[in-house]
Amino acid sequence: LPLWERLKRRVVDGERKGLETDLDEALAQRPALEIINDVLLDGMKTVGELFGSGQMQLPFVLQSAEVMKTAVAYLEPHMEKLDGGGKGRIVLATVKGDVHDIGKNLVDIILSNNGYEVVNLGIKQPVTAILEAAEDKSADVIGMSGLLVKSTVVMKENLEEMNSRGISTRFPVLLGGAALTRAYVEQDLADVFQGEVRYARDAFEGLRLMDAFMA
Ligand code: B1M
Repeated sequence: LPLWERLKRRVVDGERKGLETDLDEALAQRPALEIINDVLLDGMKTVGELFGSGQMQLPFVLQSAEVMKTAVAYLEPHMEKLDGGGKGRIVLATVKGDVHDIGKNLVDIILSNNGYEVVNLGIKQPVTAILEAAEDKSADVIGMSGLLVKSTVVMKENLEEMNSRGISTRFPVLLGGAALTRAYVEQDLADVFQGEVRYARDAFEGLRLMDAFMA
């Protein structure tokens, strides 16, 4: 198989052996971010489709996720970085009940590499932990990720909790994850939330929105 097809297959098949060799070859030809966005994420998309249609079982999805994570960790040092973390601070978490963190961690990498300080709380974070960290770390923005449909409901509850604590206008909120839609966030949730809430389709839109929040 040609290199790009081979790399994509590695993600789909969860095949780690020889991954680094292929990634080195890829790095000689394209920037690290392009390899992630155009090749590896394409593989994850296929995994999602196969799993969703019942053609792939969960343990294999897990293996694919591991290959994806290993590849991203290997490529990360090769990405362009802006110095410092002085542009602003975001507390980032996958919401309660949700373990998906590949997208959240990509957001972490993109923001960290572009001058933001990211306090990454990890997965399955209850709203209390997110808000406590935001206060403790004097965050400028709160970022929540979630891929399950039920996480979209959790996010709504989290925004309501911020309303009832009277802190909605203190922390603008950035939301992302495959189950969300722009309309749900920027119409339905924006109607409920007393502060500013925005939807990021991908990590780069997350970066643009952070820049806008901090402007
Ligand atoms: Co799960 N899973 N999974 N899974 N999984 C999905 C989400 C699913 C759509 C698959 C499917 O059915 N087609 C489906 C959800 C269906 C639904 O809710 N209606 C699903 C399911 C059902 C489940 C379980 C319930 C399965 C089970 O146990 N029976 C279970 C859930 C456990 C739980 O959370 N409590 C489960 C478990 C897992 C694994 C552990 C095996 C693994 C996750 C490993 C890990 O993350 N460490 C996994 C995976 C890998 C997936 C799919 C296949 C791929 C997700 C992924 O990593 N994509 C996924 C299919 C899909 O998404 N279509 C699926 C790549 C990643 C880069 O994309 O996270 O969307 P994403 O991030 C993007 C953007 O969304 C955005 O930027 C990123 C790209 O630049 N973004 C943000 C994300 N967060 C952001 C935050 C921001 C800004 C942008 O600012 C704050």
